[in-house]
Amino acid sequence: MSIRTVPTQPFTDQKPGTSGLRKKVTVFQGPHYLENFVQSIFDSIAAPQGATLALGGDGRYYNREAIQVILKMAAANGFGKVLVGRGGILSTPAASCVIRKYQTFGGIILSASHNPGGPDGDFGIKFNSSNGGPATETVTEAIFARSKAVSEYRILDAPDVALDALGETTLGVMRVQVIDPVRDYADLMESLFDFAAIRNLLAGGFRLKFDAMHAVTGPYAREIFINRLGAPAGDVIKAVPLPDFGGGHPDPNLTYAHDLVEVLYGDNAPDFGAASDGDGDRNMILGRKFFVTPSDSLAVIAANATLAPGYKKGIAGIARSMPTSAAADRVAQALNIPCFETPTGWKFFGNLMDAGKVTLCGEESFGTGSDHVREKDGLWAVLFWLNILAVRRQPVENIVREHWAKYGRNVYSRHDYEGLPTEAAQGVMRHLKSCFDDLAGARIEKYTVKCCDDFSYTDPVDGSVSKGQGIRIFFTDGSRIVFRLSGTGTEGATLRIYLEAYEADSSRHHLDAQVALADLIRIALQVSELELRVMRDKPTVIT
Ligand code: G16
Repeated sequence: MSIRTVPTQPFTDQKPGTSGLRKKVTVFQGPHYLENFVQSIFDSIAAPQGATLALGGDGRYYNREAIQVILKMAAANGFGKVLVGRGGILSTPAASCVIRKYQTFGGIILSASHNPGGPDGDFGIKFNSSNGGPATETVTEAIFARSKAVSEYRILDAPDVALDALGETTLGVMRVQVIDPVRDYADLMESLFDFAAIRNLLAGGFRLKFDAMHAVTGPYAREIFINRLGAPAGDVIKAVPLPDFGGGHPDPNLTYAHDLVEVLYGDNAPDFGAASDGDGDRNMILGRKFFVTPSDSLAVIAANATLAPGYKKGIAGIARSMPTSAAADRVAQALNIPCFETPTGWKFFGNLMDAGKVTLCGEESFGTGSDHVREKDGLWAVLFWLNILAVRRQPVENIVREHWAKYGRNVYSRHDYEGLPTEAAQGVMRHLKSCFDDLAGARIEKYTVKCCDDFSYTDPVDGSVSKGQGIRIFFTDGSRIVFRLSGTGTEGATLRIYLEAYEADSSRHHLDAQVALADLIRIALQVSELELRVMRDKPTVIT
């Protein structure tokens, strides 16, 4: 076996987005594309000789091939050991768990998250640091810079490694340990939540339906819900992970998880429904005929955190991404703990968690998590809800309505316009920025604009500054509209409009969010000139 140094030309488009590099599978399959990026990671992270790496992915198309390439490149780049999930599988939160538990130098996660898979679908790759979290912007910028200059990569000429049985093999002098992708993660969940109480709840006739969307969480959900908590086998649906997610779009929201939504809104619906995404870090929570917005879910979990054994001493603080509603802020205020507002992207929570400033984090994009790992964690959120339900013994809807009655309701919705021509979408953002001066103080229908800005964040731990993180229009009554371009798409541009209004009056809490926000939606379209500029008359997805 020999190390081969392969000459290569740099690519100009390997800039990591909100969460790593995501491109079409066909792009990653192009000559040297994956190898260049992996070499750029290795050249940028300065791992000591003999370091240990964690490796795994969500099992999507091209996962297995990419794992073999990365193993051979790790061996040629001086790593001493790689912990790889059996079959090349690790959910994103499980990868974070493995990095932390075995104190590896970091890990490489292969996933394009909620994006569709298959030969014509998406693929992705990202590096997570030794804290288990996505690399900071400083590191991703360094990787991008390196990718524009890389001129060769190193790879071991060796046969593929067998990945389907647990155990240790070698690749040159590097050891490859194939680990159970589920056990460490399931053990961690069992240490945080009251499994006995949840088992009791399920044994008492409470019915659950979890949709794994033919993505990575199937085996995790089966181990946790069926084997450890005693749920009937049929409670986990679409449990077999498939390389193309069965042709579905593994994004747990009202549009793409419609099969589950139909069950929960149908006759004889179960008490609780949940779904997770391609790589297992997102979650959607449903009650019987009731959708819990991710922003509300974070707030409810925060308000009830001490019901779960792992959080019984209370929480240090909460962080949410800027476009996430301020529902959690109200809970933080009542608990007299800090609440941080960060840019979109889980990577911004890592420093706050490492510094002990926050315990819980959440994003409107169906991400919730805590400092137990450094990624958002879909099954963790589902188990937290089950723990709360096991203690409170009330329907999901009642828990949320009681929450609103106590704290008021941050009525919230997000409208996504997907697959737009990039130039037109950027034009909307430029147009909005050019309106800041005219908008400030303007009266629009019954609203008065208080101020507008382009969100900028200074990390309170390391002082790094992230600019241009979304355009915000604040109104004097506390409502706001946010416009942001997605950083995770692979086709054209996705423009997101985030709408939020605060409603203290509980007699109006029953209103459908689209009805309650109708005025703000109209104003958002009017101010942005979006429909005209991108030639669309309705959003692709509403959540
Ligand atoms: C990623 C990030 C999240 C972010 C989400 C949406 O999620 O990890 O922190 O909120 O993208 O990003 P955007 O609005 O830029 O598309 P995931 O689940 O795709 O890894």
